Amino acid sequence: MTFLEKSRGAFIVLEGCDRSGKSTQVKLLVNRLEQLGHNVMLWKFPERKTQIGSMIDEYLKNVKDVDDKAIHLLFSANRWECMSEMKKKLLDGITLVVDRYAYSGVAYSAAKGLDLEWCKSPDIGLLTPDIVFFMNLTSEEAEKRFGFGNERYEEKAFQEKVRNTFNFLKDPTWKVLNACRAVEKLHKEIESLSLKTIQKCSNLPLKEDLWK
Ligand code: 2DT
Ligand code: MG
Repeated sequence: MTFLEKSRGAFIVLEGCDRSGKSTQVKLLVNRLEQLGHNVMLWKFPERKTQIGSMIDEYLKNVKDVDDKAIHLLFSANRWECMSEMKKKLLDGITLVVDRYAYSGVAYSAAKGLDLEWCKSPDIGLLTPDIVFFMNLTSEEAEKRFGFGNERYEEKAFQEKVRNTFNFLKDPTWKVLNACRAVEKLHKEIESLSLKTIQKCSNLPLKEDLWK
């Protein structure tokens, strides 16, 4: 554990299936927190700009095929390679609003049939978020939003499996949001819970104990 002399930023994660509105909401939240004078930064996983991230990008764009377990470990390595920078920012007082994290890692790989515990293991000990918002869509609403993208995984039957794995994975600390609602309504709820979280964790140590 890292003990603090000054207040730290909050580690806020948004999770959910494709087209659940995560990217819209992380942007709105970052803008709003900035307006309110908070020190804040948007982060996204996979972080495609690193060397590992560029391999993941090629895989997602169907330029390359990679073994299911190998790509799972690359997604995890992509998080680990960002940990020291994220930790530094949080300790510098910067709140990180993060679009996807290890929960996506497990949900997408386990949806392919990989063992859930095996999927969790490489991410054990990562920074634990201060709050996880789960953008929950009904399967009817999810269906309406499909028939779209051309990246790997953007396909109805697979997304249904991912939804099921997320539902299995979610724990009582997650804030499960009804993501079928209007953008602005959702944003207000996320904003208010985020502000409480920022306040609550400002003088708590960072936790590096995900799934421990
Ligand atoms: P975006 O559409 O949000 O760029 O995500 N994914 C993501 C995994 O399979 N494992 C992971 O660890 C992460 C973070 C979810 C790209 C796709 O990558 C999937 C969708
Ligand atoms: Mg996508």
